[in-house]
Amino acid sequence: MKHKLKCAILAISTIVAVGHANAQWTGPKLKPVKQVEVKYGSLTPPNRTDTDMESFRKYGLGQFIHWGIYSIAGNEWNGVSARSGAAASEWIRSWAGPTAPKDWKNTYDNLYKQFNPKDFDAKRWAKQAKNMGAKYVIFTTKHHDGFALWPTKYSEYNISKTPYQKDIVKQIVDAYSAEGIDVYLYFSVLEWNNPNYMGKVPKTEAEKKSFDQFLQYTKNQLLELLDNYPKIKGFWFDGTWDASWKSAYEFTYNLEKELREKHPGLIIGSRFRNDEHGSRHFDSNGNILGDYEQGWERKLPAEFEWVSGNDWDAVMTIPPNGWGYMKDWSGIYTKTTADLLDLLMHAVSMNGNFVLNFGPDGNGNMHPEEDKIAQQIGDWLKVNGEAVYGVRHAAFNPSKLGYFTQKDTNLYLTVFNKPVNGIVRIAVPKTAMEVPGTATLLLNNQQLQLKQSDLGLDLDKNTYYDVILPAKFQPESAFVIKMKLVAPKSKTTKLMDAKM
Ligand code: FHN
Repeated sequence: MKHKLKCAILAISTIVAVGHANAQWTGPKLKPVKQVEVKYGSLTPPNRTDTDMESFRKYGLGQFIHWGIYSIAGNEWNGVSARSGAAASEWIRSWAGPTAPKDWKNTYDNLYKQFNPKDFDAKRWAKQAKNMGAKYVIFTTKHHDGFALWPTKYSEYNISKTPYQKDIVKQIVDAYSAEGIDVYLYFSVLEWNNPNYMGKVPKTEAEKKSFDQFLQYTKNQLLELLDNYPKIKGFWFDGTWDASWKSAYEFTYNLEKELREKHPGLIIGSRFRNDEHGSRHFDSNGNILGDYEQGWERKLPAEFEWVSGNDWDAVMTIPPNGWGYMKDWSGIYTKTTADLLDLLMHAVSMNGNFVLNFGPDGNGNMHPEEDKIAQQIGDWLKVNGEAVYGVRHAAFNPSKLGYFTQKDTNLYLTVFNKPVNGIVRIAVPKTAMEVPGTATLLLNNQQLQLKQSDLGLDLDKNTYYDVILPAKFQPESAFVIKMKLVAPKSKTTKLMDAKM
């Protein structure tokens, strides 16, 4: 009976593991229980060790920018906003139903004729990003509406046909690169208004012909982007979830190969393509597809183990959702600088980069609240950046007070929850070969008192190091304690375990 039950549980978990191996974004990824043959799996080894990928690992903070025709609308049209029925910001073209304006899609598809961002200054944005502490930027070259912000030869629906005319992608690539910020190009594969695009698997000869044209068009545009902007470090793909794209696994496999050959060192995330069994992000055997995991969108792993040793980044909005410009931020919770710093430290403490999204308006100005947040994050990072850039996950017990990061023998604890007794207690396994030896406050380099406290708890595997905060220390934001790790002075004394 017991055996039967065990078999039944195993059978159910097998189905779950195989069927939903990649659908579990809010928990640890289930490893498939059965290995299958995969011909169109990853083209690169996991955790690449070349200099480009090493740089990716050190970024810590990135900036995402969603900019396009949708920025003119700003999440509303004729007074009707996403809250009362319109689709959100960059999705506004897909607005349908009774609240949608008459002939809306046609109106949207002609909006480019008004696109003339008179205040756009890529250098100003790049300076702001630099001042915020961003080490890379992901810029939307083309979102789901299909409008290209560069003068592509392969579609008429592009920036050269607007009153503005000038190549926006070029200005971004040049200005950010000049500031020492690496550039990644966001590229949505799916296009809402392209007659050759379809969501379903092409079946008829006509559909196949159409979709083949679309595939060729996508390939042309990607090669064109690499030709035009050779300084870029990578692509950030999106809109690759439809059955049509999934069915083109052989084409996308070869295309990825070609992109990598053309641009050695190119970094591509896990969203670009799938294997021949339809597995996205991870192939059917649970191996990552591409160079880093791209599934952490507006969410973070709760535990370090959930990232399974993969490189990753997490992209985050300031409003709850909505990536393009939102004129009106009232009546919704928008993340504070403190929230964002917490998310940033959460990500880097688990070896991920944190990418904060900005949605500029149709004139080329960031939202005033984004300006404020960028300044505040920058101010904080100027003091505490050492705990963010080039650090790795620290193999210490997670702390309720904040997040650990580590660089060589430096251990950082970024404290978000200051203990009322002013004692920052760190649990260290009694077997640890490295323990905190000294502690300083990054804020002012003040040396802090550090002492070992054996609590004497029965069977406790840890010993404790107490960092004593100055009595008058009243920080206004999260603060970082930097500790030098040293060999333990002596083995902690074990008095006697209780007998029960
Ligand atoms: O649908 C898009 C969305 O508009 C936005 O671009 C985000 C950014 O990661 N990606 C898509 C959804 O995954």
